[in-house]
Amino acid sequence: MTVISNHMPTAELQALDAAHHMHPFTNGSELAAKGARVITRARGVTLTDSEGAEILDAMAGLWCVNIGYGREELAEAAARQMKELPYYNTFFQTTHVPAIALADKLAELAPLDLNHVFYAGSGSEANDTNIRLVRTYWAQLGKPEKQVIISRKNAYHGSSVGSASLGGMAAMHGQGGLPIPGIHHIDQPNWWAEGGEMSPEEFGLERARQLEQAIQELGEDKVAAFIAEPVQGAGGVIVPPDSYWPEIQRICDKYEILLIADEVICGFGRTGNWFGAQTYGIRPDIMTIAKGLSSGYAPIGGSLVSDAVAEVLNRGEFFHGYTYSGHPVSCAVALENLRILEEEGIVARAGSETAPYLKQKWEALCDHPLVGEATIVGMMGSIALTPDKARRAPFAAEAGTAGLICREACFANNLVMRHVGDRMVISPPLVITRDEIDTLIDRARAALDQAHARLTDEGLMRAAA
Ligand code: PXG
Repeated sequence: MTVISNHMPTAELQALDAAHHMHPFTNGSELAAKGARVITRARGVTLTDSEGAEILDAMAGLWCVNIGYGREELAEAAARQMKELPYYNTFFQTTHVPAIALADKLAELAPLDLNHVFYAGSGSEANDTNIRLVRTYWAQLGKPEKQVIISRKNAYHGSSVGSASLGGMAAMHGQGGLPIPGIHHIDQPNWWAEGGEMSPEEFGLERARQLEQAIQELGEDKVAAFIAEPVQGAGGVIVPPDSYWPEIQRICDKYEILLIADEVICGFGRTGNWFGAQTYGIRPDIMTIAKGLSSGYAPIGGSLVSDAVAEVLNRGEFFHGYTYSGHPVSCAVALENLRILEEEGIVARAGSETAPYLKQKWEALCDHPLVGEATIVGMMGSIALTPDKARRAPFAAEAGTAGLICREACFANNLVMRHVGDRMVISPPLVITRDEIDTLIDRARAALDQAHARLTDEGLMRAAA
């Protein structure tokens, strides 16, 4: 057998990758022609690739490495747990110390009375749990017709059949027969793209009131829950107007429906507090968690559930669970991650010191000729690329053309920024320092300059009619 290692030439690794590895969200033939970028190691906020390039990862992997790369303590926690008890399940009336300890810690960190966790292996699995959980909750209360879950267009809740149905990604719904029945989508609070002549505050109210209209149209007796990310992440870091969440909360309080906050990205410090629900003053009945829970060092997700919902669920048996629900190694890693995030004050410092510094630098990018808006909450931000700032106009070229050009320019400047259509997004590790923020901004500016020059040369700085 060939030993495949970091020391092989990049081209050989790329050829093997193209031959056998199917990548998520990737056009396989395009990638095979080009060759994947091979990441070999990482420390802090910096990735190293197989060519030795040092790249600032302004995406924390996929919005998850909140603690930064290379924390030995997490590796040691995993090794210790693997030696002691590498696996045991939490089915059939058994448990183990890592699952108990993490549940206890989560109950302490979570706001309100979200004191119970149902473990999953990922955010997608956790949202699948939520679909079955809220419907089972209402059935248990003698209201089995309360089935419909209201979500939003351009939301991302995962890639499994259930969670992708909850999500509002049109391209995903176009493949594989989604969405499943009983999911209803309302419009997103994306003022920049869809706000028209309204002020952001008016628009926030209008979008929130779509929830009330949907409940009235579908019937309060049919609606089980509303699910939303406090700030849409994969949809392009869409920061809602200030008027949005209070109105959503008012509507959820008025009608008998459960509020699910999908905190997979927003949780564990991303928005400047431990949870996005705290940043926005939301009172969810359920929160979806994953990603920053273990800083991506081990796969784990879960649903944090309120006392009231857990009490009803616990009246019967919930026929649901995953082999890796409460995996001991993942729980041990998550626990160590939370210990460090808390004891080293990483969440607190990001919220009070580095995020405000990043905000000031990030918002200043708005003076760039290619940038229409630059918004940021805590450590997640986005900029909208536009050929015409005054009109908030999209490009005449197909959506995503300018974003892709900008992303390539970022890579050329050793910066990972993701593009979502023609928005550029960042979500750096929470441990990023002021100096590293300066580097991030310098590289982003260089990339924007290069993208602007290329778009101008290619005649693409034209607005859609
Ligand atoms: N909810 C939210 C809000 C997410 O962002 C999931 C659920 C699903 O989690 P898992 O662990 O099943 O992936 C996510 C995941 C991107 C990107 O390109 C975003 C996610 C995943 C992969 C790529 O922005 N978010």
